Amino acid sequence: MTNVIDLRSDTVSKPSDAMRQAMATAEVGDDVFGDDPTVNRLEARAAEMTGKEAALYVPSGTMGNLIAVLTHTKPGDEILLGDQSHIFQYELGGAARLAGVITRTLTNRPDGTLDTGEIRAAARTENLHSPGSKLLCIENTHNRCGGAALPLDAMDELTSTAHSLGMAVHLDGARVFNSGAALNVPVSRVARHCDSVSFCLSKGLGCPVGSVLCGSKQFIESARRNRKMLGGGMRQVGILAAAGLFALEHNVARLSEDHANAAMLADGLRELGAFRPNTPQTNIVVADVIRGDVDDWLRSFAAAGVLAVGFGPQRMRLVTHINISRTDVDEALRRIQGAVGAVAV
Ligand code: TLP
Repeated sequence: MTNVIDLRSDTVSKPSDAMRQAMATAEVGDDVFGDDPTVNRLEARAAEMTGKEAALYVPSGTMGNLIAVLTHTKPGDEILLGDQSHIFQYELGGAARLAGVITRTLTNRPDGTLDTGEIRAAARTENLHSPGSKLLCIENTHNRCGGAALPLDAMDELTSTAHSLGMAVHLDGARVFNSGAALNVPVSRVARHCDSVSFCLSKGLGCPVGSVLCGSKQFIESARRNRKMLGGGMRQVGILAAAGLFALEHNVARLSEDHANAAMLADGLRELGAFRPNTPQTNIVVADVIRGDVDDWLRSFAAAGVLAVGFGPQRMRLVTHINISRTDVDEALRRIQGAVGAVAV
């Protein structure tokens, strides 16, 4: 097989030559001393783009979410979050284990939202017997809900409900730039009423590493201490932050290409009769397997040179990204069609 078409995740994207060039020539300093000019510029730009006062460069989306939980809560508090959220599904219980909070899940609706009635019913006031619900975590775009971009009015309703109950809101915006692109609004609008938002540079934005956590000045000051506690304080890290600055300048406007490619991929899959894909709003295709077994399909796709991942029983996920062109999508569909044809014979 000459070139494998890797649709397992947008995390597999590789830095371009131009991005590597920006990294190689980055001005650096010791960021724990606050001396790295490139990190400082990235944090300032991220704060501006998310409409927050300040920002903090962190090694990963997982650490960004954990720092947000640590900073918004104290041990023994309760956080409310979606049962399909990344924080609950894929972060190894870090919020419970390391921030010491109770993680109370509410059912995510297929569009990635939560029912505000359920939030009201679940929210608890701290007293002698009960923990207080202090934080609502939402995710946008929503990974397990097929890259759903949460509607702005739902975001507003969720944030105002949480605030009226005395809870802060953290947005896991790992792919919030995809949400902005899908809704055709700036990310600052998507995150407007959220008290904190983290986004990943290492997914659709094409960086090798890094996420940014944004919020008020005071929030980011405590978040910086929590990052240090977790061992996430880095030194001449401008060399990585330079990739982030490059991405925010060059790789945001092109995200809609990934969305168009995902739509094309979903349409092509649907025609094959063995899969029931979503109608992707962004770059994530999730497809239910309606004929055969998901693991067998993943193996036969891989044998044909297309990589995807299992995403729950009888479901797979395929993600488009900066290294996947329209031609690659055509080719992937051709290879998948071959694999389906081979099984049908
Ligand atoms: N998601 C990864 C896997 O962990 C599932 C992927 O391939 O999609 N929030 C959301 C919504 C995410 O999708 C991810 C990564 C993270 C946070 C964590 O980011 P990292 O991997 O940088 O810790």
